Amino acid sequence: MLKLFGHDASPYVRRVRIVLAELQIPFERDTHGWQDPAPEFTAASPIRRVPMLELAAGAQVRHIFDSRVIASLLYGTPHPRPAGEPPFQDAMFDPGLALLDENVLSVTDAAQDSLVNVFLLENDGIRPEQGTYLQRQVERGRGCLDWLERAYRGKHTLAPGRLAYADVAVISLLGWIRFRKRMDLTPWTQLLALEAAHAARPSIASTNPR
Ligand SMILES: N[C@@H](CCC(=O)N[C@@H](CS)C(=O)NCC(=O)O)C(=O)O
Repeated sequence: MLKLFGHDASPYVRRVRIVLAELQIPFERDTHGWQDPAPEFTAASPIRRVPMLELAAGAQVRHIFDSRVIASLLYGTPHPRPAGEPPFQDAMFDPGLALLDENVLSVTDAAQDSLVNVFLLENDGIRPEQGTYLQRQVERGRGCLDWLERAYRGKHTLAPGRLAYADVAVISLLGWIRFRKRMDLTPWTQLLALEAAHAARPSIASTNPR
């Protein structure tokens, strides 16, 4: 049985939870965050970031440390054919879409990492006004949202007719920005339309942080 480490508020953990739900892969959960980690997590992860996926005993590599690597692994494991509208499939392995998919993921990761960084430093009492590096992080977040807005112009999925991992990553970013009150998302209308189009999908609705 797979075991997923990471708390519900984490957007990276949410991406993996959505993939697991869509692919109907059974798993166990450890919902400690990085602030109060389980000893098992601390012993296994030098990165000390969530998510971490633990594979079954006997696996050649027992712990996987990054959401993107975890997602690739999950898509590669046997699973029932995903249902839903649009069907859940990965664009990562589609030669015609892989580069666009990777670019959307890179931009989403950059926004997510920068905004998480600012959020965690604010929790430590350090405000963006105190450093140009932090201001750049916020600007990077906005610039990435602008780029994504253009990438999703007129579309509710990156790849026609299917929900891909890149879409899941963007939806998780938007949910986290709202949950952590990072910024007003009103200017990014295409991204809000993408989010609204999939909001009722069970894997998305059940993982939305509140
Ligand atoms: N590239 C990693 C990023 C994971 C990440 O940054 N997770 C955050 C929670 S949202 C974390 O654990 N941060 C703790 C820290 O940086 O100390 C992934 O995709 O899994």
